[in-house]
Amino acid sequence: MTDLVKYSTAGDVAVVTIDNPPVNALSPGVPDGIREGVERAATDPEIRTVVVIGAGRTFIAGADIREFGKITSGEKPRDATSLQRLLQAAEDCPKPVVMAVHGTAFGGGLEVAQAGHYRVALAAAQVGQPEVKLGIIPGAAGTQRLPRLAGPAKAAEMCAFGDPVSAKDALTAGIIDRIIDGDLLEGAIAFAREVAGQPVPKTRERNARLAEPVDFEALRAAARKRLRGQEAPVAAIDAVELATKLPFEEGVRREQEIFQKCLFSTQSRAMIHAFFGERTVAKIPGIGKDVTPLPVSRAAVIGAGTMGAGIAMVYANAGIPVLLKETSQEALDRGVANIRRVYSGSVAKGKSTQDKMDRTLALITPTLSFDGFEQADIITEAVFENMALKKEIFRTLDGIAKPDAILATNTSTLDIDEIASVTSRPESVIGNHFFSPANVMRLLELVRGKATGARVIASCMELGKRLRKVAVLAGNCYGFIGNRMFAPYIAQALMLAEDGTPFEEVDQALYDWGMAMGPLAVCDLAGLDVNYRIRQEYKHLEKPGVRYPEVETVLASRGHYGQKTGRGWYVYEGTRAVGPNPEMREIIASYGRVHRQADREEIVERTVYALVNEGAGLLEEGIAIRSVDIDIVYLNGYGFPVWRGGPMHYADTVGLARVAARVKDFGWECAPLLERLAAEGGTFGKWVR
Ligand code: 3H9
Repeated sequence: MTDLVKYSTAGDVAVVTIDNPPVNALSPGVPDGIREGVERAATDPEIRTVVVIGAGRTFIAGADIREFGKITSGEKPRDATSLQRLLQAAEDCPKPVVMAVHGTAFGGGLEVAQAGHYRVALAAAQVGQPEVKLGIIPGAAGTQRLPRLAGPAKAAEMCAFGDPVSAKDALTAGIIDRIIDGDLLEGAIAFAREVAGQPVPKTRERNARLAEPVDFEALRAAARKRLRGQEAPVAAIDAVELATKLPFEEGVRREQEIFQKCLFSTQSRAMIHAFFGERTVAKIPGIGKDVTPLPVSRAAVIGAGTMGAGIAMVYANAGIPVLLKETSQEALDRGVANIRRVYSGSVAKGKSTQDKMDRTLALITPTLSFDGFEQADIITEAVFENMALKKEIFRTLDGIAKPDAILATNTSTLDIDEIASVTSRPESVIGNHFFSPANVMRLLELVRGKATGARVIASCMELGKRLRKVAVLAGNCYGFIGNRMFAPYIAQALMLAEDGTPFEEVDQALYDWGMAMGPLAVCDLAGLDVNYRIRQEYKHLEKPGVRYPEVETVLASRGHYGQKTGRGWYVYEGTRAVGPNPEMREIIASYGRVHRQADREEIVERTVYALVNEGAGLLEEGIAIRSVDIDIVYLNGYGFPVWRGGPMHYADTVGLARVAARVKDFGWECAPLLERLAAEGGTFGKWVR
């Protein structure tokens, strides 16, 4: 046995324990270790039955994802045989093999469990085939065994969407055989003794459910809609469908072919980059585990507008009591009514219950005063984007907040240092930039001022996890990471429209490329007045000789602010765009420019490379720590398609020489880092400061 898997006995039951922290991934040595344990039990005359269980916090969380990168980069060949031999050995073991599941049996973990004769689980356990989230499909016969246990419809849904399934639902579906109350090992051993001596049921031979009717075409259509642009979900459904048509061995062979194709796809590389990226951004150079986060058990939010109300909900959803302050009863009532509307909507859709809504709402205390703010561990200011107002608030907070309270601002553009300068404790001041709607969007952009303390940063990073956000640390500059890059992206979209490409085609090209929304539709959603105001305020930052778009300013000056006024780039009925706004064409025509229509490739290159070029500048200036931080910002806050990995990863995929060449073709100033890496044949992913 290896160190990764241990063998012990409890009387006539062999216990094979996987011990590969942190998540018992199927790293090299683990499949062989489990197989050796099962084979040893099979030949030991004292043993009648086998329990396979995970040490630590989970059963097996899947294949070791790090290995995939080594395989696709050619560093090592794929060794599928160890896992296949384990599955075969478990299923062919003449003595019952009971898989005991706690934590998460995901991906290859669930596939190993499927090869056992029985599965038992703690009630809190979850099972799932989340491979599609990495751009691949189950590759250890999951698409062939799962339909035999759960029926092809459930299996196709699990493999296509990758959502976790609770132990209770897994029991109902036929994936597990019993829920264990109390100690899992004891319960599993007791179960194993019940089935000892009985003929062993082999999953691969359980064909009864395969005949259940399934509308695979409808499932494929649903997958194409929900996971637009992604290849793996449909491939996973195809593989499950094959299970209903082919003998087991042939199905497994075909699954392998599809798995291999997905594994070597650019989509899979991008999604694996995103998986590890989400975990990398939590690691801040210079802030180690020795920096203990401050405890946060009470929060306060200033401003009950869209952002403030959303942030209050984020705290309440995480079980943290929060004060929500406004200056007038009317504004407060409006904020609270908005919060109620969101929660009632969830109850009406069956996503929440009235009881849960009441309990969550009870955590939000609306107020017109600062009473209670002295007890808050974190205070987040979320008022109108105005420096003078923010300074006034921070001056007040400095006088009332407890000494180690975190003073956060939700500004999306303003200078954190200037805000902090009015307090006697700039080390406590940090940007907590949430994205709208705050209760939905996963990104939390943290902004470090020059004095922000390490403990405050560590606390917000930790808090981000509790709030179920992906926190990314940015440096202090106009717009930080997200909005600073967004400005040139939007500007390019606007100028394409100004120059004669029909604006709905600009939006459509980027939507089809994978963006959640076209850039001009985003402007309408955010409000053209916002951009207009920012544009006026920052006119002095515009560089002489550089072209800036005008068209939107003209529209906004006519009072067309987008969705909120029913007219912007598009005409709206409620929030639904019913068609392009004809006034835009007039405005554009009145410019008298030489009209030139860009094709789809140029639309994408101009806009996406504008992101990349600005991102390169952010890296060089140290505003973003690593290129992956930029990618995670864009994937979680700006609707960038995960299967393209984020703008910087995408640029690496295209090749930086091509990106730099196009940037120059467009007549832009090429960021020095982009230029350098392009010349060296480097990538953003491998670049270190
Ligand atoms: C698969 O199984 C394919 C099969 O069909 C077989 C094909 C042949 N591998 O997330 P956390 C690391 S595909 C390697 O912070 P949590 C993670 O990077 C796989 N490393 O903890 C982190 O490292 P670090 C299908 C992994 O408690 C640390 O473990 N399975 C893996 O919030 C802690 O992770 C999946 O897709 C892995 N499989 O969440 C499951 N998993 O500390 C992916 C985690 O250095 N994993 N790490 O940053 C998850 O969903 C979550 O990690 C889990 C725990 C829910 C398990």
